[in-house]
Amino acid sequence: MTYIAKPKLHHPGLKPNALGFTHRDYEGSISTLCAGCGHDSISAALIQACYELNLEPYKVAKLSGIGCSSKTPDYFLGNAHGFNSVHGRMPSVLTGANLANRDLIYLGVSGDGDSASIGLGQFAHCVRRGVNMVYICENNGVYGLTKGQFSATADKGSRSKTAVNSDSPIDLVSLALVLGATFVARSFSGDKKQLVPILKAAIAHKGSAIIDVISPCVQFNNNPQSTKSYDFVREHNDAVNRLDVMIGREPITVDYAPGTVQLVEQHDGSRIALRKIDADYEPYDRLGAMTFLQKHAAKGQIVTGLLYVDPEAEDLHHHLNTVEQPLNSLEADVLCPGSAVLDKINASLR
Ligand SMILES: Cc1ncc(C[n+]2csc(CCOP(=O)(O)OP(=O)(O)O)c2C)c(N)n1
Ligand code: SF4
Ligand SMILES: [Mg+2]
Repeated sequence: MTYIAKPKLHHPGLKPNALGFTHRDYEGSISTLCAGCGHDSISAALIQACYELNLEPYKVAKLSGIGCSSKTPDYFLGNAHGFNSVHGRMPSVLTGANLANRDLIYLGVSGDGDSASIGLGQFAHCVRRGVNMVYICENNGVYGLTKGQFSATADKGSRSKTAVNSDSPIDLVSLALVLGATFVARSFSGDKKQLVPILKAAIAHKGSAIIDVISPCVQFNNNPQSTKSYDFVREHNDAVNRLDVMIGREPITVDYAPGTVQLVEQHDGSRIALRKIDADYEPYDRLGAMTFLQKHAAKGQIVTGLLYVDPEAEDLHHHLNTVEQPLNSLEADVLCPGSAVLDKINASLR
C-alpha cells in the first residue's frame, strides 16, 4: 500500500488531552487520496473523536477491505493495530479478531463497493451477530479505486462522470435496521460537527454500531446530477438530531435550553445528550425509523443523525458466553483442558 510517513516534528503549542497525547499522536501517514476526497474528512473526524475520548491508540484495532476508503486506516491512528484484508472480507476478519480479544476497540472501515457490492453477505452477518464494533461505510456511490463504476448504493437515475445508473440502490442504514444493528447513524463527511459526536457515541456503544457516511468522490462522482455529490447532499440533508457525548462521570457541559435535550445512558456509563431537530423523530423505535427513512428517501431527502440506538444492547461475546480474557493471555492448560475433559464433553453430546 502506498503511504508517505509524516515528519515527527509538530507544533509545540498543540494541546494535550487527559492522557498527555496531542492530535498529532492520533494521526497516521500522509494521505495519498485525491485532494478534496470526502474520505480524508472522515479520517480527520476519527482523529478528533479518538483524541477527545482520550483513547490509548494501542487499544484500537483498525480493519478494512480494499478501496480508496479501505486505504484510509493508514492515515489515522498510526500507533494502533491494523489489518488491511481482502475486498469485502473485513467483517469476518474483524469478527475473528474481536472474538480472540474483546479488550480492543474495533474500527471497521469500508466503502460502499466493499460493503454493499462484493461484501454484502459479510456485512449482513457481522451486523446480525452483534459484533462489538464501529462499522464505517465511506459511501460515495462508486468504486473510486477502480475508476468510478457505480456501486450498489448509487441511486437510480444518479449520474456519474460517464454514465446514468439504472439499478435500484441498497440503503445500508435501512438494511442495518432490519438486521438488528443496535446503533445506526448516517452522516456526511462535510459535516464534522455532526460526525465527530456520532463516532464518539458509536465507540462507546457496546454492540454493532453502523455509520453510513456520505463521502463524495471528487474524481468520479461529484457532478451536479450525482446524489452523492457535495452540492446534492448539502441541499437534501435532513438532520433529525444533534449529539454531544460525555464519557464516564464527566459533567454535563452542554448548554441547551431545559427540555430540549434527552440524555441517553449507555452500558459503559457514557451519556449521549440528544438534541432533537425533528420533534417527530424517535431514535429508540426501530420500526418507526425504517418507515421514516423510506418516506424521506421517496422525497429525495437524505436523513442524517443518530437514527436508532438500543442503550441496553448486548454483544456477540454476551450471546456466546465467551471467556473474558483475551485468548493470547490464557495459559496452555486453560486453552487445552486435556483429553479426559474432552472425552467427557464428547460423551455428553452422544
Ligand atoms: C476480489 C476482488 N474483486 C475486485 C477487486 C477490484 N476492486 C478493488 S477496489 C474495488 C471497489 C472499491 O469501491 P469502494 O469499496 O466503494 O471503495 P472506494 O474506492 O469508492 O472508496 C474493486 C472492485 C479486488 N481488489 N478484489
Ligand atoms: S478516486 Fe474518488 S474515492 Fe478515490 S481518492 Fe480520489 S476522490 Fe477519493
Ligand atoms: Mg465507493
